[in-house]
Amino acid sequence: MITFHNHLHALHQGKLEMFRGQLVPCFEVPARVDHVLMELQRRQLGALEKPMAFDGSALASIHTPRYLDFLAHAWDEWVALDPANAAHDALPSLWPVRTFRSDVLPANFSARMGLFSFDTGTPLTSGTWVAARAGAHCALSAAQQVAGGARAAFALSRPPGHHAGADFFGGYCFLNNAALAAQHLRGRGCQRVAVLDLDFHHGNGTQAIFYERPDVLFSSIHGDPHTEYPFYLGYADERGAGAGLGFNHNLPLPRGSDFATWRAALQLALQGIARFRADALVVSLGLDTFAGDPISGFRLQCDDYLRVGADLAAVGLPTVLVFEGGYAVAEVGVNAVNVLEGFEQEAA
Ligand code: SP5
Ligand code: ZN
Repeated sequence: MITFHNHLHALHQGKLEMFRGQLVPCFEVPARVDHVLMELQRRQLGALEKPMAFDGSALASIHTPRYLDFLAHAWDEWVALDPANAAHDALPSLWPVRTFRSDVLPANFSARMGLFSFDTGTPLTSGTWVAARAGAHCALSAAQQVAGGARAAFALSRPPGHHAGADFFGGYCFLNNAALAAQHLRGRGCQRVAVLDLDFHHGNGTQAIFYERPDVLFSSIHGDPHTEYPFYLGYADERGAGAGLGFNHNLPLPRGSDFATWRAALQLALQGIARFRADALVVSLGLDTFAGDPISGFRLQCDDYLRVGADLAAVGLPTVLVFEGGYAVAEVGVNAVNVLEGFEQEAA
């Protein structure tokens, strides 16, 4: 299948993230994508292309104008606060939690940084906007390819996207690549689109974006938010709201779950997608379900990802696969490409 890879991804290169009161080296590093690219080339799994061109309004199908405006200018404003800021990344330090106002857009940059974010693990760098925008364009390109009749396409779009909401960043994510792909499919003839999120962490951004909509089903298998990041969303009782009631499906699993347990959840998710009668499938392909992942808690092995790919292909829908998490850098290429190879073999 064709892969759209973000040729500008390395412009986003966070240095440090906050963890338990200390700044530690970022887990979400450019080398992740380099390993996937190397493995794709080694196995000759199909064409590798840069993203297609999209106009400025493409991202506004999911994200708010004031958030996009913030992202586009954030680095310049950060450096304008103090020229010395150019030597280190921007991190938020305060947030408008309950009882504060979020309708007012403060003039102060730090105040806006908090308004548009939810954690201290997601540094914003000089190249974040350009890299994230090109990554989002990879997802849109893959969706366009599938809308045009391709069986499947892969968006190798770093930084990841599924934690980003309509107007906030966090969880290493700035633009919601999978949501953009789903919306692009909706605009190009697909009446119902299913988003299946396989990242270890719940895709809170994607869920929130589609929570009140019956035309995009969100289905997710992830670490139980009682104990796992992002903690404040991803519980099984979140089933959608308003017209979207019944179109959100969370399958949280305990830390330590192995492939047999995980695969049973996958079959449940796929049954829900079949009942929904989707016209297309978008997969948020996190590989941090791998046993060796340094920040996650499931126990999938490298070979299991071949089976995952085959199970996804067996659904029989036009499919956009979007790269998300996966922090065991040395193995993330093999694991990602195993999914693609398993898919191709089943689809053939
Ligand atoms: C896209 C994605 O997978 N985002 C995940 C964001 C998780 N950020 C919080 C990480 C907490 C780090 N825990 C470190 C444990 C080290 N033993
Ligand atoms: Zn993750």
